[in-house]
Amino acid sequence: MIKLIYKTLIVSSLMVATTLPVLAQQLMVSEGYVRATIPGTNVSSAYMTLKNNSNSAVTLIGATSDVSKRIEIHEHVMTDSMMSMRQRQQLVIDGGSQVQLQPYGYHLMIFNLDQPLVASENVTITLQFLQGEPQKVVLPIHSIKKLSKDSHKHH
Ligand SMILES: [Cu+2]
Repeated sequence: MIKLIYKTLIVSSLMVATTLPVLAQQLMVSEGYVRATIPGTNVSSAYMTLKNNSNSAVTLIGATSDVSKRIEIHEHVMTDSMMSMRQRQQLVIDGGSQVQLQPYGYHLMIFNLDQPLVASENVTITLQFLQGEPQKVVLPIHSIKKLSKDSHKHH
């Protein structure tokens, strides 16, 4: 197992030298957005689809951004019919599969925002992985109104 990871790392660094960041090809980020902050709060969540085009697993271990010093990987869990959030140390995206970060599922929780996040602006988030280079994504900020309208359909 350790040997295998070591091998992957060498291959990755070789590819970085000759082409674009390797994870940009292996891991595709789509449908990403960040929720606009609710007035009076300083937290938000980021959602996206992570698609792993490689044969080996890619492990998300965290994220950073200029807008906050504290971003955590979270998941929503149902306990005794109550929805609560739980922090995860990592999120594994198996080779050839995809994981969705979405409302009431996995998300990146953004804490201690210095400034409110305003709809139609962008947030740059750097995703950090166990394997390979960090990957920068620019996500649009969507207003909460649109979100609650969408989630209404499920009720
Ligand atoms: Cu959360």
